[in-house]
Amino acid sequence: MNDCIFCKIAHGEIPTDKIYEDDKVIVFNDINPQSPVHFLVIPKEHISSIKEIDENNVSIISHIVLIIKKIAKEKGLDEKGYRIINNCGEYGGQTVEHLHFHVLGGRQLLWPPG
Ligand code: D5M
Repeated sequence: MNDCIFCKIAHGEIPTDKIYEDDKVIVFNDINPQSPVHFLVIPKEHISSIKEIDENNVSIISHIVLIIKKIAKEKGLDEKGYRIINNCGEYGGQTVEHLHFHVLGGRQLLWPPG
């Protein structure tokens, strides 16, 4: 996807506030943080949304979960906890059409969301 901003981040074509990278994922701070800690975890492969996950690529999700746990612990979020969010589609509030998981922490989060 040539015009996908998260593909450009994944391929190092535009700079980002990177936290972690491996062969499958990249983790970076959200440009518009909603909490003291707010980072995004994305697959390097272009996957538009969670709707594109099937039995062939579902292993990326377990990898992402392990990376979220690792980074959250490094960021000191383990004791008080944190929230993982995946926005899917228009009504889900997804604005970037490349699968991403938000991780928010560092303050008391509210429920329900808007
Ligand atoms: O969330 C998309 C998120 O992506 C939103 O919180 C802003 C963030 N964003 C957009 N562009 C960038 C760049 N260039 N760096 C870091 N973060 C970015 P959604 O769930 O799709 O609404």
